[in-house]
Amino acid sequence: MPSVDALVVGAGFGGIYQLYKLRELGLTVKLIDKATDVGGTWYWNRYPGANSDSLSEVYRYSWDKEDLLTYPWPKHYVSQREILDYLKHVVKRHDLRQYMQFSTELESASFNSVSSLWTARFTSGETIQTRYLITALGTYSKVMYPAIPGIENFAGEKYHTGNWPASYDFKEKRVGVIGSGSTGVQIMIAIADQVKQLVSFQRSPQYVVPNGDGPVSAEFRDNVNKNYDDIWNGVRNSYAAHNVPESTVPAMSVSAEERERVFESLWQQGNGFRFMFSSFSDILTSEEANEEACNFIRKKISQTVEDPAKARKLSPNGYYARRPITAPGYYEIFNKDHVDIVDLRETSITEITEQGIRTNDTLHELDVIIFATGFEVADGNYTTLTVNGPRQSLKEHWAEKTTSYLGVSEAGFPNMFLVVGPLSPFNNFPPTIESQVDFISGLISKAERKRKDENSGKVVLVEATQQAEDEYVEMCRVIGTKNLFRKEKSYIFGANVAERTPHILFWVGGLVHYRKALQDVVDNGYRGFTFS
Ligand code: NA7
Repeated sequence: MPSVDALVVGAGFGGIYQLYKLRELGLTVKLIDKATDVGGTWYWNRYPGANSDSLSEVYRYSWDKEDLLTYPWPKHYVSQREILDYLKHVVKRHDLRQYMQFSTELESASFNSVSSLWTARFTSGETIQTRYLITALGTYSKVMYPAIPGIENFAGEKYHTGNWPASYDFKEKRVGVIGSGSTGVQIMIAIADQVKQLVSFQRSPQYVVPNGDGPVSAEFRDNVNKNYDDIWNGVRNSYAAHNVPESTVPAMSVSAEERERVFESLWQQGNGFRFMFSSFSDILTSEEANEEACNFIRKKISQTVEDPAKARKLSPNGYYARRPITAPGYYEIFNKDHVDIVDLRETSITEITEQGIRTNDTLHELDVIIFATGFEVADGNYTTLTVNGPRQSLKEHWAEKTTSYLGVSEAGFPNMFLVVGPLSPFNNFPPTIESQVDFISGLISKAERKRKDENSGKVVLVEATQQAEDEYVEMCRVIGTKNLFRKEKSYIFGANVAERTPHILFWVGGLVHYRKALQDVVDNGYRGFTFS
């Protein structure tokens, strides 16, 4: 059986950087991905309108300074296509493709207690042995279809945004979209003018803030380039990691006029993260402050949407406490006569028939149904794998709930590391990924040094202790009780998956505190890990 020092699974932002770091350590590495090329989440999510809603200057790697200063980004947000081109460029620039094998899906990984190696089996039947197994499977990867009876009976076209086809044509078609998260909002904006009819089947209306996108001027870029070190330093030491200022002013400490002025100015600048974090310090912690933000956006909806019935349907009544949505001109599309909303708070989908979607007593005839219904977030891609550690399987380990130590390791799974595994920070991904990959690489580097020093030919096993994992899981739970995310039913708690008992799936304490926690572990000799 062929063997490598490290097997990396996944060719997205996480896997590519992990491959680079492991090569830097001098290890032999293979990276596999079931897709036909690099991209990870961005390979699959190629629906119309797909783009990042993190600002372009921080939706990239920071570790290649020269590339950071020279690689172009024409607008303030990068499109899915531009992200793929960027990742391909990075892979080419660092000559990483030679270590990659595509169209290769991991089926199982089993730890052999005699050799202390992992055996990975691919769906092709091929197997490989590895000392380190690093899974970078993605947070938003395992697509979720709603449990609506009759989906299979629909005679028209049906698509999930997370597994989008290479070609499609919606011209002159009646299109229904189920789902109004970031994805549903982006796709509806993108296709509204192409279709004959667009119907949003909306279960939860959303607070959508414009993005303020536009071309990047030479002066803007120049300024970013001059300040890039400070920008990244600020990102790593912030809560959201989005390169937006984070306010220290509580909303109710200023007058109503000042609040209005602040909200309006941020609305004009655009970006949901800016609106949530640059406005006031307590939008996510104070119900009163949160309600002020909600009222402002509700007012914008009623001012924008001409038909009061549509405006009412689009108005959320819950907290502004889900992942913020940023998109240009969302509410405006509902001013078009051929764009409508079915409010699933007032009626419900009873079935999908050959002709379309039936809600209580109405059949909405459609040519296309788009499922923008999201993902089994955080652990979804792990639940389909068989991962057998020396004492138990990952399924058994997670029987009660999904856990991890620091989002990067599992007690009882030596030399296995996860990039953005469950309970990872809920922040802008590239800086989060860099923090984790640097940390994992530090662990591996220490293990490799020990192996060489001992010179016994034996594998050094790095493993999180159960106690460290339990404490970290508890810390994530406690942090999760301290902000308003807990008040909304969303994927942050896995509440979007019908059959699961909701519990926190992310570290919602901000990147700055997560990085402090990692540094503290490093400073204390990788506390919570054993090297045996
Ligand atoms: P999200 O944010 O999980 O949104 C999924 C949407 O699908 C959301 O509006 C759901 O309504 C809706 N949904 C799910 N199941 C149903 C059923 N059964 N009926 C009606 N509506 C349903 O996924 P996205 O793909 O938009 O975004 C995921 C992340 O990708 C995003 O946060 C960014 O980080 C990028 P609900 O709100 O649950 O009532």
